[in-house]
Amino acid sequence: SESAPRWALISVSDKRDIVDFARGLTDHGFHLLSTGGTARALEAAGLEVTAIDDFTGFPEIMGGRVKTLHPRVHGGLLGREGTDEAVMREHDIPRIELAVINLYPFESVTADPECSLETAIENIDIGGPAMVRSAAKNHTSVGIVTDPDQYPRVLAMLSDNGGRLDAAYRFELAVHAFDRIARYDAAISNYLSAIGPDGERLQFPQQATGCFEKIMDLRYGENPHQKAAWFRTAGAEPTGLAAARQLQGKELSFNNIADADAALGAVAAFDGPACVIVKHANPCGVAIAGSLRDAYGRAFETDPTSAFGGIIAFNQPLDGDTARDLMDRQFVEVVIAPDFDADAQAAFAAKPNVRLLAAPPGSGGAGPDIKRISGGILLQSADAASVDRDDCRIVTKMQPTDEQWADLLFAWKVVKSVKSNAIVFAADGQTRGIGAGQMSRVDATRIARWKAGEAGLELNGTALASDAFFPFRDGIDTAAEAGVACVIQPGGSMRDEEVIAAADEHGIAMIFTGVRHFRH
Ligand code: 93A
Repeated sequence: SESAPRWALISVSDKRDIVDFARGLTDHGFHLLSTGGTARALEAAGLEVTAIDDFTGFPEIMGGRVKTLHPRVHGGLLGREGTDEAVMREHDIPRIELAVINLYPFESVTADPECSLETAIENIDIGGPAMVRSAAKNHTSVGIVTDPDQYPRVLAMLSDNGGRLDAAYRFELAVHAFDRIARYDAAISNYLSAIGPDGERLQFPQQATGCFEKIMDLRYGENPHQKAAWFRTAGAEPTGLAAARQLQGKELSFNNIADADAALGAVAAFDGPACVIVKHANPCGVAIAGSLRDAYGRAFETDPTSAFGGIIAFNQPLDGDTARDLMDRQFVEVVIAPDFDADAQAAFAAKPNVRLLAAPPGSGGAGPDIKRISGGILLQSADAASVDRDDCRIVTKMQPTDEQWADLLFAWKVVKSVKSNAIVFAADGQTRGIGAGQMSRVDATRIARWKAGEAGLELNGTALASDAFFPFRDGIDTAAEAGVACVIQPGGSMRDEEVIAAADEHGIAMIFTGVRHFRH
């Protein structure tokens, strides 16, 4: 009837902007209906509010655990227009036209590692999601508002649309509401499933992969006939590429993003000025030097042919000289650095298609690794292992010199970022030849050697890193032919003795890390 009040139910934990929004609703003739804390906040601002217990005729009990779980609330939200009027009249259930609900802050409360299980449990909202579901299910009659960021648009539409939300917008709000509930329940399930009976943390939550949210749709995937989108971990501070800012350039492609991630992960291994050039997910040049400019120049030298159209990552803010040098030498798709100084930005402005990504230092290579397989996924923690001199064992008669130790440890940091089977020749903080993604280790060695020759780089006296053990002595023989002086590898082959004997024969110093770096 004419005189029936228009009810807006407001029950929010996050009270941001709620007073202004509620006042806006009253301006459109809504009567406010609220739970305890929300009602107090609105009344304190001078608004007239009906308390939920007056509405239900039932007190909020159990410290608020049961406050809105009442047929008068859910009937008011679920009643169908044109179908349920009679039953609503019979039971004196008024229609609730708008529901404004945000939930107990389970995600932020449990983000604190000190959060007790008891606190976590108390922050599981029951009544809130129930109302969100009721309202969203009945979106043909009810508007469901679950995020303070939605308030301005809701008020704007009420003003522009004769005090009503239109059907399309109510549907959009319902979709958002169900998405919110799905993520909320995933957070609860993830939290609980990652905790053992004694509160100890398990390796992975039950639904570790259910908690991603879309950053953007991509034009296509690895190939133009594949659909693709970019997602980031939900409910956490953005890290890695998800935290990067694009300063200029064309839209990032699927392959750009994958390669940029590989480059960012690889360059994060170094402390001083370092540069990594990536092509097709593999580094084709890595160098450290006294300056970024020298690091870039030396990384480029490794394989100028492959560097064409590459993705280049730096671990320090990029300067104008390095930027100009880079553009003079090669065509580049993406440049990543913690920051770009004004001179560098001005230099790159001349090539507006080049994508510049400012990514926080050390943001590469973190987080669990997911591999898609038919029928499911494989999940593993990141390959975060690193070794230093003390972790290694010298297994040959020859001992590495201090310079050779530096070459070996540099080569070892690089080989970790190269797809298996991986072989890296390096000297003086520069890769001299990289053999990537081969089915046989000796072929990877041959390719790395051949590429060094193509680039006119000296292999005499270099260090060689192998991501996994040499199964036979042929790899060492090939390395010796190339002039390698020292080798770093995990060790652990059945034929280690044969491999060590080969190194001794060739007068090569060899060290075992005890750590393997397969990467597929
Ligand atoms: O404890 S509950 O699961 N039981 C309920 O019946 C209930 N109804 C609303 N939590 C419930 N709520 C939640 O209370 C809302 O989702 C909202 O987050 C919060 C608002 O409480 P207050 O208005 O007292 O601050």
